[in-house]
Amino acid sequence: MLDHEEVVIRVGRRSGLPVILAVHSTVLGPAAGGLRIWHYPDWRDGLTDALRLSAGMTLKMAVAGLPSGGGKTVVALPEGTRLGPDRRRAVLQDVADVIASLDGTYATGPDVGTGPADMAVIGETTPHVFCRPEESGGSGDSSPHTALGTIAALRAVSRHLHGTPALDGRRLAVIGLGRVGEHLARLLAAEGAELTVTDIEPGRRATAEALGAVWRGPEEILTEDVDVVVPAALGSLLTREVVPRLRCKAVAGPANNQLATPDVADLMHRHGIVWVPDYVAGAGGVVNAISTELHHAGPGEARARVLAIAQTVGELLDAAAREGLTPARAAAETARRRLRAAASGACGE
Ligand code: PPY
Repeated sequence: MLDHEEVVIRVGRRSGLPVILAVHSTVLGPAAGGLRIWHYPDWRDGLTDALRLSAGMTLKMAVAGLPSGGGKTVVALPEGTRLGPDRRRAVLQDVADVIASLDGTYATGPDVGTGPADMAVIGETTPHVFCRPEESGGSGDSSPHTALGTIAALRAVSRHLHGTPALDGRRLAVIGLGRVGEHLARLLAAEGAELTVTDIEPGRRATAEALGAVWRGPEEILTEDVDVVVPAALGSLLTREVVPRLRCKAVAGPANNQLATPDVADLMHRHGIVWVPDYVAGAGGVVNAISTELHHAGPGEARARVLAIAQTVGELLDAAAREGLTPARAAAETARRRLRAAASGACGE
């Protein structure tokens, strides 16, 4: 059954490309979620991604305690398509038209394949966009905040595993050195962590070397003997097949939709591996953007809300251990409780 409130699929009149906008839930408030411009074998794969990612945003908002709902937009590029500046602008205007037609039910932001400059273009048509550059009135790049929130999550994991939140000397494998992954690797290197990194782009090896990190191929890194694997690229990397081969103690990172199928969370638990739900570890960007742009929090307050992810993760890990649940089930339960309370008109819990 479709458990989304609204899904719009429209071929952009300027670009000719499929724009897929999924609003999963507005129970907690108007929906928000980024715009992904990515390659797919078929546009239907983009639809599947939009449906899963938007449902993930509902959970992300609920667990972060934000009064917003979940949505996502995907522009599905046929394999091999390269967007030059004119066609990119055309796509962004097509996306902006679809967002404008929803009249505030949904606001977008950055995701894989988009950034603040793209948000500025969307902002020419509709106000329902987060993370425009600061000079255009937005809160700017969300990726440093996502990285900071992930560090907070990793400190909670470290406390859970080793009894101390310190990350120096911890062995971490960061998968993906994109916008968020690179910030994360820099922060972790500065903390004195022992880093192993990878990216599908071999040119990023120089970044790894500058940080003193060990470089591995994308197919080897997941099974590296480290304390924590930190997914910071595309999703679905945790499969039933790979879990028995993992040698880490925990997996915690900002990549959305890390599980190939939901049952993988249980399998990781049975293998004694702590999995922090991606929608908890990766909430820093959206927490900063919404706190700043919707709730008018100052930088100190917004930062404190991002760092509070450590507390959220700590509470989830404690609750999971106490009740014999996976952290995934504990987080889903928190989300369900908040959604139910909002749906029944109760305030708070
Ligand atoms: C995500 O957190 O997955 C996002 O989609 C990023 C985002 C950032 C700011 C506003 C909306 C979405």
